[in-house]
Amino acid sequence: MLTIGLVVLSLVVTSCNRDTDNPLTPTAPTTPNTGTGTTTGSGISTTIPFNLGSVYTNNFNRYTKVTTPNGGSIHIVAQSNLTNEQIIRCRSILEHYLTNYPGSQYGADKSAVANKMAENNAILCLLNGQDDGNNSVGNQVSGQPLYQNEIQVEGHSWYMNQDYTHRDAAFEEILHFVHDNGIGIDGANTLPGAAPAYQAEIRAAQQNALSNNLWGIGQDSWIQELTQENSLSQEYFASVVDSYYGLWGAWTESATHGMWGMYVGKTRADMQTDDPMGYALMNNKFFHPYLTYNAQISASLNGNFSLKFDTSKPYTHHSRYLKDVTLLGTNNNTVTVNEMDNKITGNSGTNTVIFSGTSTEYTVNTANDVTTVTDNTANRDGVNTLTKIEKLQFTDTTINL
Ligand SMILES: [Ca+2]
Ligand SMILES: [Ca+2]
Repeated sequence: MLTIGLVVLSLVVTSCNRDTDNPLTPTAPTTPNTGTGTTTGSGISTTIPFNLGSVYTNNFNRYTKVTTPNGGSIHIVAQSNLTNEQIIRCRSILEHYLTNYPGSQYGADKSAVANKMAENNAILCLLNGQDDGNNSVGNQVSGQPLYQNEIQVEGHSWYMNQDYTHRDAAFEEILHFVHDNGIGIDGANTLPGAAPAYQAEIRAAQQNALSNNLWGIGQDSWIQELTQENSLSQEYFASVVDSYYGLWGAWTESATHGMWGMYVGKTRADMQTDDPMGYALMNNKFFHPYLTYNAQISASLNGNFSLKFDTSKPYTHHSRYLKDVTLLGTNNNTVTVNEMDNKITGNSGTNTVIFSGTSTEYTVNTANDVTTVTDNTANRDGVNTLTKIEKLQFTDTTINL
């Protein structure tokens, strides 16, 4: 990634009800150059800050950012065909990667990594179409590219069907964004990073995987290219992170491998036996075991969204790692909880939350329009906090709130 000249002007930080352990605040972007942009409640502006440069102001029509602990900005720009749902989803993944993970070896305080991204003028570029060379803007931007056709949104048909022709590349590309600009890469052609000890472990796991044919399987010419450009560790780590968060569990072309077949770990469970060094990179090091963002479930969903792993619903290989969700739109959707302490927010429709046991096995309390449903059976549904939910479905009965 190249850097561009950028002066971060004064920023106004607005609180958006973030988790208190998150050093990052998604802010309605300030527009130091002009007052003409409109900012929605989602923190997306229609003005691109002029100081990003003309390639950005001419080719992108929406902007959002993550504000770092030192007051800097990690920029996200989007072209015309991106939906706001996609933009928010990408920002959420970035926030997830940068959310402090208390007690972990390298992630207890991610301030330095986030600050380094701002210092490196990191820009995430959400581009129209796909990575096929037809979008000329892709060659003009210096930031991290991510294409519209490879960004799934929870609840949208691409996600619900786990459509690999619209494979969800957001986790991979935003990981590269954080890795290149924040964690830092050892060796040539790199930006200064803030977590060299973690990168040393990533490098060691990559070298082990390559020499033992755990990764890069059948990709010899590509591996040569990556070696020349010093991007082996980034691409290996993306395979690790993708499989860890369940992105390849639904892929039917291999029963055993992830990342288009080039990685031995298909699921989190596989990784522990097939690539223990890769699994160790995810085990209490930097990244949370679950997805920390509150997933905005696409308004296009009409039916059930399950957080609970269910082999009959392949997308649950991935959704099982979500904890908190918010239903958008007006459909009378339902949500099935998982073993974590879920926060479920309904929409304007009549929404049902689905539990695993009988009604007598739970304690239900409602106060100030918030209902808490506690499973009295250990290690099953946990403590669930519900807002704008109208019904509770148990295995024996459904209760109206
Ligand atoms: Ca739960
Ligand atoms: Ca509702």
